[in-house]
Amino acid sequence: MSKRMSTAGHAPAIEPYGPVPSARQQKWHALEMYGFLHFTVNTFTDKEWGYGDESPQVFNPTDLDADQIVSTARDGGLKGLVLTCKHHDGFCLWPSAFTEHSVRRSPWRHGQGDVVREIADACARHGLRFGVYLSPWDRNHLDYGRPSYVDYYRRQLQELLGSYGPIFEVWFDGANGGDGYYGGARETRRIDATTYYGWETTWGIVRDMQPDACMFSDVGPDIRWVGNESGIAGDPCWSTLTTAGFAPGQSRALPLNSGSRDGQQWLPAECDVSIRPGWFYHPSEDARVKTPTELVDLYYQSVGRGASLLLNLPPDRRGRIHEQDAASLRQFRQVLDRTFAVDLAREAKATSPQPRQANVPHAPSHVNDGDPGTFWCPEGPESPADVILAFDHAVSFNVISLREAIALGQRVDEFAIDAWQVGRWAEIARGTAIGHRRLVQVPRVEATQVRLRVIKAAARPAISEFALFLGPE
Ligand code: FUL
Repeated sequence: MSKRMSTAGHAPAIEPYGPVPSARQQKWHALEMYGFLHFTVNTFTDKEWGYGDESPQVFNPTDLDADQIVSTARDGGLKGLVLTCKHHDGFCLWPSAFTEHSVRRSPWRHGQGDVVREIADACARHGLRFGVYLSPWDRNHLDYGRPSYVDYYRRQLQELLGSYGPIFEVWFDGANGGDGYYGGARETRRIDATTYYGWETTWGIVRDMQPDACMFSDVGPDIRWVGNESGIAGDPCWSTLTTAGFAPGQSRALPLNSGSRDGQQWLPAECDVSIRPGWFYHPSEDARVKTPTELVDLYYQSVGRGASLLLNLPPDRRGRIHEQDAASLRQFRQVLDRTFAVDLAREAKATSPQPRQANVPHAPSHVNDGDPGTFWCPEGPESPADVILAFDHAVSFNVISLREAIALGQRVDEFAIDAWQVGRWAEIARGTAIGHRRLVQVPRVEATQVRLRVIKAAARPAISEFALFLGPE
């Protein structure tokens, strides 16, 4: 008898539906929200894309404080940080053995410093995961466009993966090719993005050296780009997509924003967005930092649609997160904390009208037991399948949180939420994809019973959370 059969007693085993997340993707999903740090020579030249001819002498943060950067991110609720170890300009924030174009030639810490080390160590101290961004496009390197550059790129990746502890995410940027310094050539170089980088080999290096790391590019292999840089996932945003035949940087024809319901890979979306208009720090943008309300909206449009939020906090010329950004982030966190502090559903009795054995391990009570590892799964059919939260007094809420047990795939196609009001059910919300997490905001509702109605599902739904919250209005 299989393990699944034995844990399910006499109930039929629950077969996964469609593609399912790998163990590393499941750990990544649980993070939900983490940060990006864009920092390099651009911070000092006031640019977004350095040409590659910047002197390392310009890199000179006056007061770099990795603990301030990382604790600011932590206080904002971010669970990890991805650092631009090398952006398109080619300048390396660590003393790479393979180039002189790095912090070693800068006046900062008399050429003895290592930004990657300082941020990675501070992440470890403050309990955040650490990730690396290494731009494939390198506008400084003499050999960019030739096979020898790809070897250089891989050697740099190995330095980063081998020297800075556990890496949770490796960020492969799709932007590539164009004009640049290229060791003094100052010309335009075009590459064939489908063949030049030899991605399969490079991905293999990451798998060997950091098997738990998720790799991001516009087409994965573990995390996909959401298709915009404004932090907004589609509604729906399926965690599945088929990318066969598409190389990183060549994804224009793919439905990255919405995913595809019948996609053949589990490839969830990551929503990258900056807390300011630019990715790098510019003093002229100090008054254009996103407000806490804007950040909260982004949270609902990313995490609330089953994707993750990658929020960029650009260190300034001191090498610190600017006070304005820190304040906004702190207030954003306060709103989330106030909203999600109390799950009102925990005090309800959860029942389902659909037939099921009383002693099966996937009883309705698992939707509100506070345990993400348990779930409700009716015996069948796939739909309709309802679960009702019944309270012994009226509760007020304006946020509904749903989660599927994604280890069994993305099963629900359509759902509605109903509230029992003045003696009848009234529909208050309707949606499609659930996946890792679905947050639904509604005008404040008062009810004694609340119902999740699965209208359509590809397989018997497996719901691990049906929670209710009252956030600030
Ligand atoms: C883009 C880059 O060109 C931007 O500079 C930034 O790093 C953003 C996150 O990705 O492709």
